[in-house]
Amino acid sequence: MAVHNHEIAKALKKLSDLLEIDGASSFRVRAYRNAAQTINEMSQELADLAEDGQDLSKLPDIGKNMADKIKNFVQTGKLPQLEEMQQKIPVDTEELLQISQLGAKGIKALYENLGITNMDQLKKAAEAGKVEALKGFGKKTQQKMLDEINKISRGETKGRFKWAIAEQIIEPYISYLKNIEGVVSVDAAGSYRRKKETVGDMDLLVVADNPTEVMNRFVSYEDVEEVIAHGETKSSVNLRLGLQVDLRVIPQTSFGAAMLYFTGSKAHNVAIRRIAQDQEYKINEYGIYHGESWKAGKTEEEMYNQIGLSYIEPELRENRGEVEAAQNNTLPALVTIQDIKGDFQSHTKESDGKFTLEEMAEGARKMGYQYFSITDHSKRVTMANGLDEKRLARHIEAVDRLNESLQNIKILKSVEVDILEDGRLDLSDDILKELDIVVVAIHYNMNLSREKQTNRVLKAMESPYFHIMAHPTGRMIGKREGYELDMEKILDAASEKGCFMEINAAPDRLDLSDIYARMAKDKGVKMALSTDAHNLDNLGYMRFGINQARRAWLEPKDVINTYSWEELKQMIPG
Ligand code: DGT
Ligand code: CA
Ligand code: CA
Ligand code: ZN
Repeated sequence: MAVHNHEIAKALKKLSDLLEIDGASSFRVRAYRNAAQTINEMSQELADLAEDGQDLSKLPDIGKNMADKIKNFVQTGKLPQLEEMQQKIPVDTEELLQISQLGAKGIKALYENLGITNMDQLKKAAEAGKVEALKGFGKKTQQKMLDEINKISRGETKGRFKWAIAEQIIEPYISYLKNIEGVVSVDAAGSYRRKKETVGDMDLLVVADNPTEVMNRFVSYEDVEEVIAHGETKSSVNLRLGLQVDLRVIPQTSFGAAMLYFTGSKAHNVAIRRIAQDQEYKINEYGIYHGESWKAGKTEEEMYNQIGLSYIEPELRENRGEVEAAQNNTLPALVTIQDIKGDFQSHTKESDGKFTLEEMAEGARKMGYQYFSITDHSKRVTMANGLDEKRLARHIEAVDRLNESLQNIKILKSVEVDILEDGRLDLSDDILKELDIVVVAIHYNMNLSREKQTNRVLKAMESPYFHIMAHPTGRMIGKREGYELDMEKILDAASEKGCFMEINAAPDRLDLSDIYARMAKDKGVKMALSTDAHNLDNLGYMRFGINQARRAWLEPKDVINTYSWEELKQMIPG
């Protein structure tokens, strides 16, 4: 049974959390945490590499010792250190760390003083007012934690998978199904096909000559933990990692109708059905009917056309105006990955990245980009060894030198400069003016009131060097909500100043959201897609940003990465 990367990463992350609670040296804690992160972001399966006899210690953040542990884990499915630590500290860190007020110290205090090991126990203790008495907690924190626990238990984040994780889980399953003899096609529908930020469960549609065989093989896939249903045309399973997968076998003649129906969203389906009814058509997962007579169903396009609509891309199917636009032939021509000419945020070893300037530049060149921004952190971000004016000046020289030797790509001189609490930027204008483009961001004082936080950003925006606002809301999907911000006000100001908003393409950020990015477009604010790459693999995040941009109705003209550097230079404010 192959152990997947996310399982290894999860185990190492868990071990790092437990070690931290146990008071291990921060060096050890970080070693496991960094290894977990590296593995999470790898595109190749470690199990395959290990089987190939490759040296895992060549990977960034993975030393000889770690490599041995991973190899053992891949071979035996066991990480003895983790089992030991779990015996010692039987705390569900994964569950408790979802609560943003809690870190290792807090969890340790809860465990040692109140014996709390999971969220349920924490909820009861907080409701009984036992938590506020602990050092470092207090009444306010207790209430905040309760609010968040209630939100989590309402299912707002729990049990949903980030899109990129869902992809890692489902694509091998799809390939496995495609390899079954007699299978004509396997396609994912549902929220996964609509490229939602998170996916609740997976909906697969199969056309096959031998449905019985397909169903048997579907439920006997190696990662299946539980078979929920095993039928002739529909089966459902739960995978070991907790993702539910529904599979339906459908007739080829109804392929389009089934794809349309099971792609959803429900709200889109309802809107489509209403349009059909107005024309005395009936629509279901088998086709479009007029009375008893079947009119269409083989492709989605003919389904849409039959009721007078042009084809609607899955990312738009949320009943947010796409049906009307399809009637009027005013649907956007959505941006694609092929339109992208560069990337506006990345880090090197100078701050918290893993590779050198030269290595990152080479990675970007391999992506086929025309330009690429290196944006190390500024000095306020001490944890990431942020750059002061002097180091940034040296970086500028290094980029100039590098550009002389590089062909086909221009490295943009840039920085990710922090917005200080009072709205000033963390670096002086004297140095910022030497840069090609400036990315600004908030990493501290995230808990200001809505008014203060909004004013802080508006103040920063008065700088002529406020070009791109990075991860504008600061949210982390499933982990932390963003800063309190009046986004409408900020977008109005951005529109007036002509500065840009980022769609951070990292799968746990995707910030701005589709809703805000669309609001930005409607206000005439252009967006920058950025991977925020901290290593070479992360450069591949761009496609997640594209998913988000498409869900926001963005066309090439709305996205600054689609312009040549010559064009873009003219568009930068200040
Ligand atoms: P998820 O799984 O929560 O991320 O979201 P979806 O959109 O994948 O929803 P899911 O898995 O419940 O259903 C897949 C699609 O099937 C959904 O988007 C539309 C269609 N569908 C499911 N149930 C209904 C229903 O009761 N009425 C209609 N019109 N469509 C439905
Ligand atoms: Ca689904
Ligand atoms: Ca489903
Ligand atoms: Zn940042």
